[in-house]
Amino acid sequence: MENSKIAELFEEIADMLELDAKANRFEPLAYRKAALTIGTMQQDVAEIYAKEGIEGLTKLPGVGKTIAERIVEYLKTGKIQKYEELKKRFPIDFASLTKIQGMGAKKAYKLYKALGIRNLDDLKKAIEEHKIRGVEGFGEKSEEEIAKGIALLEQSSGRMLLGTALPEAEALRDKLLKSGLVERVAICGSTRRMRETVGDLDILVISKKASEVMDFVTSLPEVDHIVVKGPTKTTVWLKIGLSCDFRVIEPESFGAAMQYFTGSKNHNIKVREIAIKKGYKLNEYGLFDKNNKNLVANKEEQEIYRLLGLDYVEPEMREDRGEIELAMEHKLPKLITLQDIQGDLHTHTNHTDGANTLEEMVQAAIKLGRKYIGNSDHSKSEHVAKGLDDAAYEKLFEEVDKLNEKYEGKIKILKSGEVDILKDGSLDLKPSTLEKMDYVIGAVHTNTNMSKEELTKRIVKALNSGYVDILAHPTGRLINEREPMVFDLDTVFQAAADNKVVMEINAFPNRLDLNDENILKARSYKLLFSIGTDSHRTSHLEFMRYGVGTARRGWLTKEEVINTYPLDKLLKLFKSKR
Ligand code: DGT
Ligand code: CA
Ligand code: CA
Repeated sequence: MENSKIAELFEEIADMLELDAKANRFEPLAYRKAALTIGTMQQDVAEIYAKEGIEGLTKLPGVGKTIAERIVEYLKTGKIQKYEELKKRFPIDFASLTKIQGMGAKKAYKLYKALGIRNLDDLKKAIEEHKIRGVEGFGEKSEEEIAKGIALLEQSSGRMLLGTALPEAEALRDKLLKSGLVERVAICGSTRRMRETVGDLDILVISKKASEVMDFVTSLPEVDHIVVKGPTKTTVWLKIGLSCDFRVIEPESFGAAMQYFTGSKNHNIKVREIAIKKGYKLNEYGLFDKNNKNLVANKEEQEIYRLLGLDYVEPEMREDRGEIELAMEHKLPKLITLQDIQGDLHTHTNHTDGANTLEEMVQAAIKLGRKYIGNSDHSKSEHVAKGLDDAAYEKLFEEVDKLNEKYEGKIKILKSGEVDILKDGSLDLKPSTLEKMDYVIGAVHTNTNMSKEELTKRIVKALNSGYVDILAHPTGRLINEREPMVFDLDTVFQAAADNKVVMEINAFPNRLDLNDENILKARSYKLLFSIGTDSHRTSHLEFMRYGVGTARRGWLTKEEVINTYPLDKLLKLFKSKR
């Protein structure tokens, strides 16, 4: 899929246009909107173009005629002329440099003008030589911050967001299924375990035509180059910047191979030890007894667990965090599924920084079978998001009332707001406005670099106010981009338990916040959770599956997740707090 490459190019065009004094102010915005659409949608733009032509592209939100032409230009030539021209004037690797926490395009440009820094290597060298601190607008502190940002980036580099990797894996799987060459295909590895980031894709195939399968996969348009091509295993480097292993498996070994290649490695090691204790041998070909008879030939992976005296462990739990012990005692939790989801409590519209109208969001939610959708547009302190003041919420609530009449029986729209928790722990809106909401989402967005004690106090104060029902993206981390805020999680979880505040599992692919480990911790405080997509356009509503995957990695049952509740039970829960 070329989507992420095109989105990256558009982002860079926007960066460069913003530096260009002569460019019009709206142009970069248009490129960013299009980048957001293309970078986060699940369909392949090339496929849309192939099927529906340029009209298909202009139907996408945020994609006008000019932008659509640029997409076509890229699909046809692999280049965008506009980008090439701008690049001549700004020969800077913005895509890499702006991945560093705190480094925007403007800063990168300043460093280019002052020190000739064009890329990450130049920057690292300048930091080593302590040259950054001498540039106007930078100091010793910002030099250190940049060094830290680079270290963070390098730790994480090479791992791709699940939200990018999974749709790519599914596209490859679907092409294989349509090829007529295969009987079965399974996505395994960390992708199947729904890990927040993925090191490489692992795809298993059953086919009688292994060599044709290998020819097929190596000639797919998604492939940049072949790493190794063998009769049973082929590794390719994908254009999106990820490696992918394809393995052709004998049908009788499929279950064993799925178990083996799903991992995790630590989970597998434990399972294998149990097999050995029983006098068996377990590997990717099967589960063998003393006479080397495969006990799971032609069976699904469930059979392996059964024969070892274990309950079936869902892939998301296979991390050796105690799940094997629970499986032995038949005490595994029954995990939440996507089908359990009744509604979405965290969504935005074009009243603030979203791309779609409230009605468009509502219609998209209906299409996904949601029974309710909470509108939670930003409050006024979020200036960059055009946050709303008290009066603007009043108007928005009137619109909600009208739409509720129009869509009665189809869906219920709930009134909410993602309300800033200010520096002193107070909330950004008047109590009278908060009281008109069905529920209130509290969120920390600014001044996040205060001391651990101060930040803990700030959040606890907001939770103690009695107004906050849900704490949005509690740690504020952005995967591969921004570290979590530093506060005392235990103190905050305790305050949430005391005040019946629900923890959000933000499903946006670069957030997934709380993450699996923090969910497990929060669970020990008997907290409830809400999986919210933080949608800024209709297509983002489908991010729910990443939130559910994360919840499953945190062992959650549907009883622990409030947006699995029917509407009346949900409203009762919120009312019980008021
Ligand atoms: P990743 O790619 O870093 O996101 O993580 P995985 O879990 O997909 O790891 P990967 O691709 O290296 O290997 C896929 C699976 O194959 C892994 O989850 C478990 C299995 N596996 C790989 N190496 C070993 C090994 O040395 N021992 C055992 N028992 N299993 C292994
Ligand atoms: Ca992998
Ligand atoms: Ca692999």
